[in-house]
Amino acid sequence: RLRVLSGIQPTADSFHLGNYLGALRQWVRLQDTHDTFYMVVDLHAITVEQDPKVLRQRTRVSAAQLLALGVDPDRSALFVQSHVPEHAQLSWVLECLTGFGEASRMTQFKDKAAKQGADRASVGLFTYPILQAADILLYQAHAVPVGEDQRQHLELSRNLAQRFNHRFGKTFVVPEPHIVKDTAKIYDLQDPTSKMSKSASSPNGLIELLEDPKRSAKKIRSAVTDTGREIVFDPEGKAGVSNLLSIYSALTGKSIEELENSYRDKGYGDLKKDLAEILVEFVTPFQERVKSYLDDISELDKVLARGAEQAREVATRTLAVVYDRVGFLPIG
Ligand code: AQP
Repeated sequence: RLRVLSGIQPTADSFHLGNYLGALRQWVRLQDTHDTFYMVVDLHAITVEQDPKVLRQRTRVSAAQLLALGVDPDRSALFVQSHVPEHAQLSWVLECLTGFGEASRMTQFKDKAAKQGADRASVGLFTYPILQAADILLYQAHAVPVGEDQRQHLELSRNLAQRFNHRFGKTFVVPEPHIVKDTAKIYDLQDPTSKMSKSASSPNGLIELLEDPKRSAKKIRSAVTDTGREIVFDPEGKAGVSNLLSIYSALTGKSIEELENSYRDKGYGDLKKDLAEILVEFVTPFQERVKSYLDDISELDKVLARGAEQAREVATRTLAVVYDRVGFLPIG
């Protein structure tokens, strides 16, 4: 079976609807067809300032959310990035193959650094996409399920794999992004031309999966739409309505066309009210499952330890080949 790898940062108290629809939903599905490696990327999380206690808590809450969404530790290696030291080790080798100019072109760094003030941004934030390349290449992953915002980083991973292979002989699988078109980018409910994001969205534009479902319902009901009345999918002209239709379709499995037909004689209010209910029905049992995973921390930690063991089996093998190819002396 082909291999899949992806990661998510433990940098918020909850995953948001964009994370779920853009990426995590695919993580769960790909377990049926691929060998899957999924991790909570705590090394990435410290590229911005983190409180150690909060980071530890969020790492567990992230793992619990992944389990509650359907990542199955009997079918996937579910682990914490820092438990597998090979990520940082391979990252160094890849950093030495990356041009400074090449790394400087990453738009996510530019955006995030601009927000923090360029002098304050850490070197880790700058090299973040190279660590991400190491994450992927270590597992010889063929596919990486992510949202559209990660496309440029994936392209860097591909370039680094090809460069290494060219210079040192075929070592890495060149990974492909697995981006599902319909939900590649979920938009902010208050500003439907920007992506829903934990750091950029206003609280009312962001649906957190672990917030009070009543609060989520209210946010959906007060989502920004236009002054028209027709419920049609038109991302250019009707960004707000189209975003709600994408979310509705993804959560119910109904096609956009089906939704347009069934709301033909109805108003925005009806669409929002129904979507709010659908969302509440989805998050309520999810939250209960998260809680039950967090009620047994020692079991949760065991699952993660087992995942790290599975991951290391693959990671140590790749790193040994890489170290040999670049010319490091083996331990005598
Ligand atoms: N709005 C989105 N639509 C679709 N997919 C999205 N992703 C994030 N936002 C959207 C995808 O979620 C996965 C996890 O990404 P991450 O751990 O890097 O989380 P993040 O990028 O920190 O989440 P944010 O909200 O996007 O944070 P900021 O704005 O701080 O960078 C990824 O696969 C991502 O594509």
